[in-house]
Amino acid sequence: MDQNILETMEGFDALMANYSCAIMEVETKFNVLNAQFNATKSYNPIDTIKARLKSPDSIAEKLLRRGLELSVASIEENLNDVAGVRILCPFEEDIYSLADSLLSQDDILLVERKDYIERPKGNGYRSLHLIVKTPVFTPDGKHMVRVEIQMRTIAMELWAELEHRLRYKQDLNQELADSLVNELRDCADDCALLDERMGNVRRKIDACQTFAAADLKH
Ligand code: 0O2
Repeated sequence: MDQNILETMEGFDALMANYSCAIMEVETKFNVLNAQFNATKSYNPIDTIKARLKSPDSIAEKLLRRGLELSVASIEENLNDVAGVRILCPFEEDIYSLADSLLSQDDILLVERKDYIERPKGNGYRSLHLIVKTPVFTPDGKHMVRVEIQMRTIAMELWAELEHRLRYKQDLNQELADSLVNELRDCADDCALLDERMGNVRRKIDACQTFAAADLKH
């Protein structure tokens, strides 16, 4: 494939290096929380930590789709998700407690919170997105770099991964594609119901254990 024009622009490599380092910083924060939960708590809300740097082609495609300028400054100004970290949690309520733990750290600056769990997208997509800025220390000084953190349950991930794959199937006829939109929304509702039911089971188990622990004290 021809080299993406962005890759030939001055400052592009340095910008991408900053995004890579910002991913490392945020990933490390979750790795530290993960180790701390394992060492000091009886329950760990982190199931999986994933990270990805958006490819130059995807960056160019997103800027063009939005009618934005293809330039280094435009990437920095307009895109939130060049650096992406995704956290999978077992249960929906874990997402919010973990988000609070991260946001209480004094070198993390919250830029925007998009709660697609409370208000799912029209197609059924659910996740909590936190756009944050984290400091990256380069030889030239400190840069505050944007990272998009997507936090979701395993059920939300299942739906989003499959929907993402299906969206890029090019050879569907329009009628079938339209009917699949409704089908996918129904699947998203099923995943939401599954999260709710699993949360209920967990709360019952927790209540039972709390009751048993209180009983032991008497
Ligand atoms: P990819 O391939 O995952 O990178 P912003 O990111 O804030 O500049 P945007 O795109 O309006 O602007 O933000 P939004 O909608 O909050 O979502 C950004 C990312 O969330 C997407 O990046 C996806 O990763 C994920 N996402 C959002 N909506 C959906 C959805 O309906 N289905 C799935 N599977 N994922 C979704 P990209 O660049 O679109 O894709």
